[in-house]
Amino acid sequence: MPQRRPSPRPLAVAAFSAVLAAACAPSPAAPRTDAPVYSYKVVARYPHDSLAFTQGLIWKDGHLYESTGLNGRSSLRKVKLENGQVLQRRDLPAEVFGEGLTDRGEQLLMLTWTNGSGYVFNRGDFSPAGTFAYAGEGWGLTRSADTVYMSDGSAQLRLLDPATLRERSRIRVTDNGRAVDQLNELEWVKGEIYANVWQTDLIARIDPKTGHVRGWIDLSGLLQGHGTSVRGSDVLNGIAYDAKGDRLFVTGKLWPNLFQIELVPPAKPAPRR
Ligand SMILES: [Ca+2]
Repeated sequence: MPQRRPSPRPLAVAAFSAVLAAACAPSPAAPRTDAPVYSYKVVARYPHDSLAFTQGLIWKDGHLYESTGLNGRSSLRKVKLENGQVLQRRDLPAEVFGEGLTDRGEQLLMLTWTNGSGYVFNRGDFSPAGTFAYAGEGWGLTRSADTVYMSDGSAQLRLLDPATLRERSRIRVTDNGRAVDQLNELEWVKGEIYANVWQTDLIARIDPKTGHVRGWIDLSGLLQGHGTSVRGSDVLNGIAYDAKGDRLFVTGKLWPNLFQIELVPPAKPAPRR
């Protein structure tokens, strides 16, 4: 099964998963995260190309746009939500490993993992419209009205100028003072940045001003419990938000399904007697 890195599960992530497990467990153990942990409800399930190694996902003007990775299989796609049909596709050169995706007006921005440069494509016909350079690795992309946010696998998010795509500054993402690294696919949702944490079923809800994690979304069991098949699937990755319809979509690498979900707040603790 293709893996992006041969390295074992990162210690920081493993440790944090243990923290979350402790936070969720109905035991008297004191949770080490103060942030609320949301669960989820599946609103709808759609087909997704199980050959798509999803690295970026957005919703724009009635369609999904998706970027995929792996050498020789990286592509940019326009996808019909209802049946998962790929309406338009541009393949990247075989030596390129595609990564995150966001839009800039009528253009799409797409990262590469290790090439040190990203692509600009025209959204209408996926024709090339330029490239942009950055240091280090490229993982995820999203944007607000005035800033493009980029992840690189660390606990830092880079803030880019949307016009020049040059780095303006960085924020460090922390939960209760601890760095949260392996930040992967991103999505701007109602003033927060949602970030998949690589190799976990977790999405961090990040305050874009401070980098503080305001909450966690635990999507454990999503594909296993609600999908059509799990054979050959890889990790959760891919968040898209339809702001007009207030719909949140998630999928994963090589997943046969894409889901619309709603967040379920944590239950309030029982009152003391
Ligand atoms: Ca996204």
